[in-house]
Amino acid sequence: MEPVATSYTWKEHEVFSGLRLPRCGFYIVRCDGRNFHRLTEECGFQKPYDRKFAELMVKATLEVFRGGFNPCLAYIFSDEVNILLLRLPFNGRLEKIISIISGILSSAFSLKLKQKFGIEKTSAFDSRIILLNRELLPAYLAYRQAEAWRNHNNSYAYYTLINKGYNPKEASTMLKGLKTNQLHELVYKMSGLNLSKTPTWQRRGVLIKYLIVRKYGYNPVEKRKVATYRRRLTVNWEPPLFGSEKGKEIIEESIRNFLDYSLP
Ligand SMILES: Nc1nc2c(ncn2[C@@H]2O[C@H](COP(=O)(O)OP(=O)(O)OP(=O)(O)O)[C@@H](O)[C@H]2O)c(=O)[nH]1
Ligand SMILES: [Mg+2]
Repeated sequence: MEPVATSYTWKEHEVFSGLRLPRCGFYIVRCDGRNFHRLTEECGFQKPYDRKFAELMVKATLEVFRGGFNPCLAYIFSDEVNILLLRLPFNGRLEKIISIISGILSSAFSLKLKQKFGIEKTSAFDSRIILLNRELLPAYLAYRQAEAWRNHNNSYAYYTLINKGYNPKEASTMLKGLKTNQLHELVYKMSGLNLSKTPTWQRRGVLIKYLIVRKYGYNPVEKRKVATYRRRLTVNWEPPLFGSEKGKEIIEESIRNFLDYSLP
């Protein structure tokens, strides 16, 4: 085969590398674990919910905060992570942003799985971008939280039936088309569990955001106590409903805090 001339412009083949995000200001990077149904089963996590699995998801997400992306907040449920960026690295290059965030999450998840449980498994997260603005953000998070709630009800109902001896096909057929209140009734009648009283993180997910803390120091020149403000990353296992007034306020406050107290 003839060698290709070195002057050939291979850059032309990188057809997506020029894709840049518009400067709209609010970007969600949404990542989802690949084949986590199988992975969680092989690792022996409790069904339908295991706090240890949720903690792994949180710890892996915190690595994205430490990985130079400076997210404003993150919302997690099941194997899904929503990361809010207000400033874009890499000049807004889409391929770079989503592939590196997926890479950090995947490697952090696998490393922590090994460190905490001694399980050696590769893991992968896909990743996509959702363009938003400040007004749409609470509605977007409420939409993902509604998905968390739907998941919660369906998976509890499914495993209630499995625990009662139904096979997966029978369980899926029995649950088809059931509304929320019917799922709740089924679970309550069969197991005595009230689905509106499960741990909050299972129903509403987990929110990672910054808290502003005031610290006092001494200014030797002015010879007086001075207040300084620091932001501290916090994990909220009992987030509000994002569609409620309180939820909207908390999101708005997180954005304000982030913009007021983050480095330029
Ligand atoms: N045992 C256990 N499994 C969980 C937990 N949280 C999430 N999962 C599993 O993760 C899956 C996530 O759902 P999906 O993302 O739709 O399923 P997936 O297998 O990852 O499939 P793809 O995302 O399409 O690759 C759930 O169906 C559960 O099986 C948990 O706390 N415990
Ligand atoms: Mg998944």
